[in-house]
Amino acid sequence: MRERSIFAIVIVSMLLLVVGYLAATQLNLMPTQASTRAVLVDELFHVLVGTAAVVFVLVEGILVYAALRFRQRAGDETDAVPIHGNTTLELVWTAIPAMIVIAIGFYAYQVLTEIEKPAPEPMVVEVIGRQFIWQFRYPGEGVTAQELHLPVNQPIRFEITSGDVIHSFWVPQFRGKRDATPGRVSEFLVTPTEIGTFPVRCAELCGPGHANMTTQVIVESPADFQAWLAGQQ
Ligand SMILES: [Cu+2]
Repeated sequence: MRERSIFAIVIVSMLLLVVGYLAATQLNLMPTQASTRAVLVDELFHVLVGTAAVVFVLVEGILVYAALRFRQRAGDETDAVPIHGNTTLELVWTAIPAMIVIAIGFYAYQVLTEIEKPAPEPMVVEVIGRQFIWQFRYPGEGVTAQELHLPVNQPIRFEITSGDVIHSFWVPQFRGKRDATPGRVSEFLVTPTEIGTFPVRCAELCGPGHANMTTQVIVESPADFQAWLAGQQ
């Protein structure tokens, strides 16, 4: 192959890689980051999508290049050269993905450890899913509400359960969701970092009212939260 075309291929591949990586990492695919875990989850998401984009562009690029360059020309009736595998190539294309997967595994485990790390003094909020509402209890306060109120920057430990079938507690802006299972309490740690109103959804098909099993979480200043709590008592 001429040097110039090798040079062109290298340049085009690099450009494609950069475009693929930028498209995967710079597009704003996720909702507002409203908790500490959201930042870490989004970083992980961008690394995963960025890696996948680079691999995709590289593999598809080579595929398209090979299909065009080595296609059968008009009038060419000859057979291709018989090839019986290539051990080095196979070792390389097994080893590289294996290393990528192991590295991603380590990184994802780190993120998981970090977001599941218990905070020193979390506020406990009990979450009960029922067909087809959410109930939030503030133990020690004697308050049960159908709308979730949280003070900003306060680590929260949700204790999630269900009164009937399996539901799933999900606030997209917090990232992550947790099943609400009857007879069992699941923990979910969140520190809200943004004042605002965000949707609470059920993320587990739980019956005919599932789609309407929504409410909202209102993240507010500690003073506003205390005022709301006092008003509920
Ligand atoms: Cu549901």
